[in-house]
Amino acid sequence: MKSGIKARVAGMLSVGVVTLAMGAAGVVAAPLSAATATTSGLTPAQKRAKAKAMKKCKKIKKASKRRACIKRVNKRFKPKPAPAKLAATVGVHDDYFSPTDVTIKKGQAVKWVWDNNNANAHNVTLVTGPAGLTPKDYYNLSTPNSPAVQYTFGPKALTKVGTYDFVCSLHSTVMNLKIKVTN
Ligand SMILES: [Cu+2]
Repeated sequence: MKSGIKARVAGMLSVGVVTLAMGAAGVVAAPLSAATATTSGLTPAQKRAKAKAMKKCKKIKKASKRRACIKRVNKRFKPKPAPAKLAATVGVHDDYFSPTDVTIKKGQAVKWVWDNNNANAHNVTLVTGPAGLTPKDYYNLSTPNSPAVQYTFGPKALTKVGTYDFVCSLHSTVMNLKIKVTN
């Protein structure tokens, strides 16, 4: 890509074209992140929108512009990868995680569910993880202090092989959780 900004503007323009085309047909544009999108392909509405956008591309006379248009449409309607498989659910209780040792495979997800009988606030804080995790990863794998009940966190995919050590920082001496991620 020669220019990130140019590409982005081109992308936005193509989105506009798709939206306009769909609007003209009286169809509401569905975002690609719609829950109905599947791994195998697009939803029927997305397929129609793609076909319409492609038709427009194919009317472009200049070959280079036509190819660029087709490329943009293909990129815009690329199916999203499947969401990570939920492999474990960890209970957040007063004052312990349950279970405290979890093993999952790389790329699988973990969800935390607060016990509705809790009286205390808790959090999930990633203390140490495999090499290569960024500060953003640490942030994404931690919560603020929660209300005691009716709170969930995740599912969060763990993408690096190794050991993730979590605590509740409010009860760090007793609330520990070790998640091992294997290949
Ligand atoms: Cu706690």
